[in-house]
Amino acid sequence: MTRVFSGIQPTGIPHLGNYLGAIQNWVALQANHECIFCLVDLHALTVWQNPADLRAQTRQQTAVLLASGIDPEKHILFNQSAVSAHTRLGWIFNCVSRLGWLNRMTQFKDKVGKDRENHSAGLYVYPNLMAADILAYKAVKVPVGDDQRQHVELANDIVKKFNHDYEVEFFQEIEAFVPAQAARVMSLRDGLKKMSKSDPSAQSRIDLTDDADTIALKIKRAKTDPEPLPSSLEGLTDRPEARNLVGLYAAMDNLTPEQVLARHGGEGFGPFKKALADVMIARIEPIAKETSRLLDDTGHLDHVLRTGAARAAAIANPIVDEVEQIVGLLK
Ligand code: AQP
Repeated sequence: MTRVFSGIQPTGIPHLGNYLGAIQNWVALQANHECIFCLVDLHALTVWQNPADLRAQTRQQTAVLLASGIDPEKHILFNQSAVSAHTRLGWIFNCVSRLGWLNRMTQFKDKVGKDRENHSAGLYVYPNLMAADILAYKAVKVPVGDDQRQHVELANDIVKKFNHDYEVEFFQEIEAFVPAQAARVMSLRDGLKKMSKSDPSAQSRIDLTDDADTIALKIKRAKTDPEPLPSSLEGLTDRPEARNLVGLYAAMDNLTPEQVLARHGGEGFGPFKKALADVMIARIEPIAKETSRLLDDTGHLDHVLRTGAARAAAIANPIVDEVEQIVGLLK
């Protein structure tokens, strides 16, 4: 069975973008792949985290993932820092990867803006550790949102350079699996900015722990423009907020954007937002309720992560041992 690896940072509560861009695909891939899912807590540290919040968020994300349908019995769910193979391979990849490659990473540029000098070295080399996360398992398929596509390309540059420099065929190139719809969900307050856990405005995103009233209110307050919805896709040009809401409706109700516009074209945003909130609540509310139930038993969540880490380490350690042999570390 094809091995899949994917991760999510425990930097806050997973939101609708994480769900549509990644988690929903993770759940579907479980049917016919061997899946390894990881709470990438070391990546979270690339931006300062309150230690107590980081621990709480790691458990909360575990609960959200289980509530969304991740099966920790058939597949593996764990937190990255519990398996040392990630940092061992990450360091070797820091030495394979080139500064020129990292300088091109748009996510780093977006995150640091004009304040590059004051950001952590960890944030800069983040894509090297992400490559190690995947390749420590020799995973070949990586379900991610559109924002991670460039990091997967960098991982493939590392694969090629590692194999070339050490004259081996040890790693195989990996494939980003990006959903056809809603691969980049935008903020509800600004249609040009991606929905993000770290956006200071809670109104900018739908969290997977939001209850029905909160979802309805956030959708009602979502930024729009004064025009009614168009009947065709061309009418969404230069209307980023309208395009985002139509895309969300389509993804939540398993429709194409064209079908959404055929149904709602000509409508004002009032009734459209009401219909959108209804489909969203139907999908998100059961996840929120189950998350809250699971959070009552943190012992169970910790057990899931510990068991997952032991199974992950059993796969990754022999692979990284071999890499260390290849590069000449005395074992
Ligand atoms: N807005 C989005 N639309 C679609 N997919 C998204 N993903 C993230 N945001 C969107 C996908 O979710 C997975 C996990 O993301 P992550 O937590 O590792 O990091 P991120 O991309 O940096 O997400 P955030 O929410 O923006 O986190 P912060 O604010 O902490 O940086 C990935 O597959 C990602 O593509």
